[in-house]
Amino acid sequence: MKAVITGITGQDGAYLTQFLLEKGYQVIGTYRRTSSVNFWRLEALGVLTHPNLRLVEYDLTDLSATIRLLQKSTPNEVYNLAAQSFVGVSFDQPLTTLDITGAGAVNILEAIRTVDPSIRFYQASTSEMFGKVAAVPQSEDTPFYPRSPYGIAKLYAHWMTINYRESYGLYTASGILFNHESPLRGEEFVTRKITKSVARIALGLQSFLELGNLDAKRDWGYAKEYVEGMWQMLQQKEPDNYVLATGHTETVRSFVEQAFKAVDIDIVWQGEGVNEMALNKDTNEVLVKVNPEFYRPAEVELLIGDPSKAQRELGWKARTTLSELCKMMVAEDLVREQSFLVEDNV
Ligand code: NDP
Ligand code: GDR
Repeated sequence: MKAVITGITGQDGAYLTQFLLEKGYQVIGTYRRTSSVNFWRLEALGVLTHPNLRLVEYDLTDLSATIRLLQKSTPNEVYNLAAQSFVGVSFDQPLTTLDITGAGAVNILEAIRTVDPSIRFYQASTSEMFGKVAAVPQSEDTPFYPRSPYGIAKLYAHWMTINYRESYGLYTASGILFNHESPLRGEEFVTRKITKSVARIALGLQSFLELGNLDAKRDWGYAKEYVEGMWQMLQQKEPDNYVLATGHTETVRSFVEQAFKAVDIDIVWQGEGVNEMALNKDTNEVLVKVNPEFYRPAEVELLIGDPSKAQRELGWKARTTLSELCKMMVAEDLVREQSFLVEDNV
């Protein structure tokens, strides 16, 4: 089997590459031309030099490049993981987000339709499409109400994925994935921002951390498990839409507490709104401050997924708890930050 993965330099791209290579796939991974390409995640997973992995320079916004990519690589499956995936930035760059995150998916759908309609397609859809909560928990049947240019672009791609399935009979699956994290998570996303800062604070490299909305609730799972679900969606008889989630939700505030606990620091909260802060219970030092700069113009307050369809039809289930995930991320950030310290001293 041969698979194309767009966005191979991202968190999910790295885990999916590892998973498919272990299954014996040939993987064609696409990366963008930049002045200094970074394959650190593939390196961290030990797959960068795997003989069955080929890396191809490609940009999702280019339809002719997409057609050539499929003509040359002749895949059985395409996983579209590439996106401008940061919700906060999408408010500042709504049109770039639309081009990449929305129209980019349609470039691949068009290329599949043109080059080889038997190619199976996975679209990385998101719980951000639910946005303003209409019902909890959120399932495949919950109405959408996206709250950011990112969520809106993803909703367009989601409906186009369904439309190409219904109009042209293509095998197109849409995975509505709730937040999934890992030690490979990008540093601007809140969990990794927290675990990295906590590791640095524990090592005396940083004194405090600034965050935005501490009340937001997310259904956070472990990315390595979510990529298995992506693959399972493309192995079914018929294509469909599936929610992948843990079914459990926690606030950003609670994640902060767990991360400090992982380095044996107990915190106490005081103040409210923009004046809220977390202090070290033993030393009274300020460890967390709220900075309105990190608030979003419109927020998604509560996400909690109902993964029962995926469990029933795919046999997929999240296995790692948030507390385990948080400890894993803090531990990895401690190792990384310590290794930087050693490098600096050499
Ligand atoms: P990342 O931000 O870590 O990775 C995104 C990838 O897309 C990177 O490899 C990036 O390349 C690539 N990319 C960006 N723009 C382009 C472009 N114009 N052409 C080609 N490639 C491009 O995201 P994740 O791995 O976390 O997520 C994977 C997908 O799943 C994304 O589509 C995301 O929106 C979606 N998703 C993620 C969830 C999560 O919790 N992680 C939940 C639900 C959906 P570069 O390295 O050069 O920037
Ligand atoms: P999200 O993830 O927007 O859910 O999108 P992110 O980690 O950025 O935010 C989660 C929640 O935390 C709040 N928050 C902060 N967020 C960031 N990044 N930085 C902060 O300092 C901060 N303080 C509080 C946010 O307001 C938000 O409520 C992620 C991405 O991976 C998307 O691509 C994916 O589709 C969704 O998850 C599901």
